[in-house]
Amino acid sequence: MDIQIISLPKIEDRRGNLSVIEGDTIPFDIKRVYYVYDIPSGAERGGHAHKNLQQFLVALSGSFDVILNNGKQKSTVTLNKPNVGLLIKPGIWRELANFSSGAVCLVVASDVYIEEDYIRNLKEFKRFIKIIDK
Ligand code: T46
Repeated sequence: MDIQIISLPKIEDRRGNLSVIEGDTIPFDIKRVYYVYDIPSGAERGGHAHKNLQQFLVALSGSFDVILNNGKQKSTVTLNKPNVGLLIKPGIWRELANFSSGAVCLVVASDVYIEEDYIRNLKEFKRFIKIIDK
């Protein structure tokens, strides 16, 4: 599965902790940052794959599960630390679920928002996987 758990530096201080995403921390240039918050109990997000986009997800607050499927394997990663993130390469179906109360999901992306980059249908995802596997 083309994913990676990446630890971020944690600069501890009696005033609180500081973590940073910069330079070589992630393997792409950052083109967009967005975050999901005020997530109601039981809500699920995602439910799609990307053709080209790389993303790096961090639970800035609280926790949630990222359920991943590359067409061959399935895996679940729980994000629950603001200094640990999950890199997701293209061609991976992701669902986000089990958000704790007060969870905030930060996403750092390799490109701007392009609706055509989304695969929002599982049948289309399976077709896409077969093409990139050839
Ligand atoms: C992903 C997961 C982790 C924008 O206008 N600009 C943006 O940059 C984004 C990300 C979304 N939108 C609009 C498109 C939809 O009308 O915001 C609405 C909600 O987007 P979506 O349903 O795609 O949100 P999630 O949380 O299901 O998925 C998002 C990202 O879209 C996706 O790439 O991997 O977070």
